Amino acid sequence: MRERVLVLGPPGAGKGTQCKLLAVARGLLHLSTGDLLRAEVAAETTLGQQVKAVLDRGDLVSDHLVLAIVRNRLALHRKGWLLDGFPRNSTQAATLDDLLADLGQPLQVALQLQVPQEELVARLLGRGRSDDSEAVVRKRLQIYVQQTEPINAHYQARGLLKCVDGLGSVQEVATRIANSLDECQRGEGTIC
Ligand code: B4P
Repeated sequence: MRERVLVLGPPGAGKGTQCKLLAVARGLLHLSTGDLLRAEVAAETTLGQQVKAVLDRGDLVSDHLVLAIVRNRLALHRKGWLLDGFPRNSTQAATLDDLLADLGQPLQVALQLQVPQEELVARLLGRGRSDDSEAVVRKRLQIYVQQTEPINAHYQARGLLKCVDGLGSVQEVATRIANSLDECQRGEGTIC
């Protein structure tokens, strides 16, 4: 079965952590827009220098650039996939719909990882990435509430949104996600 899954949730919800495990367990391509952008920075290209400034401020990178990255990767790929950290606003969500229709790869489920805000701040400060200072973390959480969270309604209206409790050990959350995806494959389970 070719699974096509979005993993949604606030910064620090554990999207990257869980997608790495899921990709291996289910043989899926893991496409993280955050990782792809950081790879650009690490390569020290001119583009990477622009991206670094945006990441260090806690802002979102331009839709145009992120969409180009995602389109290239999905167009080349014929197996199932996990999209991690994308879409991040309503423009990206609408463009993703068009892109998946174009590619004949309809979305099967949008998993929403749910974690309380203070736990998110604690996790991100513990991670210690260069864009994880307290001021930047709080700004990213604010941008999430303003720009990203509203897209849940887009997937909920289409009956594709599934909520998963992201609190607990990494393995506990992984088990919940696996159960949720199995339910989807059987056409069971509650949609949130
Ligand atoms: P991302 O790389 O997507 O990262 P994130 O949202 O900060 O974290 P994630 O939810 O993946 O948490 P993680 O597993 O690491 O974004 C970074 C930046 O890239 C954005 O701010 C933005 O600027 C840019 N960007 C990305 N996509 C974009 C797009 N589409 N458009 C525009 N800009 C975009 O976990 C966090 C920490 O918690 C880790 O230390 C982990 O070990 C820990 N953790 C995980 N699960 C845990 C658990 N169950 N219990 C305790 N700790 C746990």
